Amino acid sequence: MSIVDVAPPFAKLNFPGVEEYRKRKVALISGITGQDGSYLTELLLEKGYQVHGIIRRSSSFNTGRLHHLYEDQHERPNKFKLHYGDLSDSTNLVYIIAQVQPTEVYNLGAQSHVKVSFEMAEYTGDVDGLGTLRLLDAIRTCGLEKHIRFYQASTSELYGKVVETPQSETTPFYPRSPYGCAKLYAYWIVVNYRESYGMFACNGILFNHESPRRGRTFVTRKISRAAADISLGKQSCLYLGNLDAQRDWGHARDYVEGMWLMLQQPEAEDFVLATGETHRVREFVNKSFNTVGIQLRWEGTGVDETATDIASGKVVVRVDPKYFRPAEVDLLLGNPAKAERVLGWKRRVDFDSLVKEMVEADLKAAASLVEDHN
Ligand code: NDP
Ligand code: GDR
Repeated sequence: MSIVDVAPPFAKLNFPGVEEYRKRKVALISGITGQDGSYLTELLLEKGYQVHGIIRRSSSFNTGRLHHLYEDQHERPNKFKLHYGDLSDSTNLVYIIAQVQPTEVYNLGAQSHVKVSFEMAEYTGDVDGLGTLRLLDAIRTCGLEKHIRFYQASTSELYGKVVETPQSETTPFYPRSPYGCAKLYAYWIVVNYRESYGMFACNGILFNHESPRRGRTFVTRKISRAAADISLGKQSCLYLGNLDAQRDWGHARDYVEGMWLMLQQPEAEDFVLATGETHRVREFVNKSFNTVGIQLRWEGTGVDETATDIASGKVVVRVDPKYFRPAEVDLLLGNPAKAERVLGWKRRVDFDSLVKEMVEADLKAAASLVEDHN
């Protein structure tokens, strides 16, 4: 008899039977302070879940996207709770799982910036790759692997170099960054724990999704903010990298619904969420500037490419090679057919509406001079 056979599970379960345990609706979200975490929290609270989130200690304010929900907490005190933690800290994760005893765990926490991952490759591997393993093992350490449903924030960055389009659940992976490689490990450890321990664990292979809450260093938000600021005379020029990259951009609110749907199915499976359309970065720039009434004239090629505001004659977009990546993902175009068929999921927001919503939100924020913390 091994130590594993005799050692009691770490958690003393208040709800021993799987059915009885799952009757409660308790979600734990890593990465709750991020774009997706905030939309998912709203969705789960609306659905009657008790929501717990893992937040990192920071010297600056990092709960801006949750502020409206946190306020509300005083009226619904048992519905929303934040715990300090980190995906690099196994003991802390075991403690949080044991304390919260969640029915669903959404692993959204990550160093999520592809360009930054080239500069912080080891850290990205640790948090995005091994962090996923730590969270899965925390669940097992607590003896809850048959009780908890697990969602992994996998990504279209797994496809990387174009092998086929559109990309689906059966397209081979070829990651092109330390971020993509770390997420590849996470993808496979989720599949492995599902097959090895019978865990209900799903990979959502999500294509790019954006919103007014998108971090400011991702290209869409960088563009929507600049269009707003330039139109108000608060910025003179926007500097970008590869304008030819093509992305399948949807709205984050639609995508968090897909995450939840994956965990409500009879069997754990992996799903692509995408719009089935692709657009170049340049097109996002054009639409954003058009939204604020600026028409652009493009000239030059490569690093010399510029866009001029036709009305004022001023150059408002330039290329800065410092934003180029050592290896680029040129084209992402997803096929969401499986999610549409099995989950009944469908994106609601199209490309034009997404751009308009983001630019208008940034115009409003810029005009009101309110710090939005995103
Ligand atoms: P964000 O960058 O907005 O949020 C990332 C979250 O992870 C933040 O809450 C951040 O905390 C947290 N985090 C970072 N490092 C750690 C750590 N060491 N321990 C615990 N938490 C940590 O990302 P999104 O909301 O856009 O994305 C959510 C997830 O989905 C990520 O895993 C991302 O890689 C993945 N993904 C995103 C897509 C997209 O287009 N948005 C597409 C496909 C996958 P803090 O606020 O303190 O920085
Ligand atoms: P991505 O998103 O790398 O697809 O990862 P990002 O918005 O950073 O880049 C998209 C494309 O735009 C090009 N680009 C620039 N990108 C940034 N950030 N800044 C620039 O100035 C700029 N100029 C051009 C990039 O080269 C790239 O081709 C996002 C993240 O949310 C990941 O976590 C997620 O897994 C994937 O989407 C799906």
